[in-house]
Amino acid sequence: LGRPHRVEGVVVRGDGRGKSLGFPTANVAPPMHAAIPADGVYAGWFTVLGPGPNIGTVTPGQPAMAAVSVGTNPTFSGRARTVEAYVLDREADLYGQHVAVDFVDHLRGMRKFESVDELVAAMGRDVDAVRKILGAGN
Ligand code: FMN
Repeated sequence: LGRPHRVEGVVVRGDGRGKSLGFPTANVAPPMHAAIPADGVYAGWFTVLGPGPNIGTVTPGQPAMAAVSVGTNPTFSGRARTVEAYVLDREADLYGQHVAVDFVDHLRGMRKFESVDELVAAMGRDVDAVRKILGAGN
């Protein structure tokens, strides 16, 4: 494909666990029959579809770097498949926003970690990788 695959949807409430892990995520609910990439962790661009006023430090129409998780969060328990974006360097209450996630690069597979600490450490490495991949030239 000549351009990143885009998934659009509305930001809905997740299990509310992300904040306590230090990585709050926007849970994106795509429309039925949307094509979702395979389970795993990705570097991508997160955009609130505009136009509209700023939401926190997020400007609609302006892509922000994101570490994106697709899967059933096996570390915690099998449940519905989610598309979750941790948006780097931004602070915003994004519930109800119509957003787009552009999938740029696959970082790793979705894993069931033995402990939450290991998951959090992996998320930190994911964020570093996203900065390296998407920050080049910025
Ligand atoms: N969950 C897993 O069980 N295994 C993973 O390998 C995994 N990797 C993730 C990587 C990133 C960059 C992000 C943002 C999330 C990842 N998750 C993974 C999902 C977290 O478990 C999830 O974001 C967290 O439990 C918060 O969920 P909530 O928003 O529904 O509260």
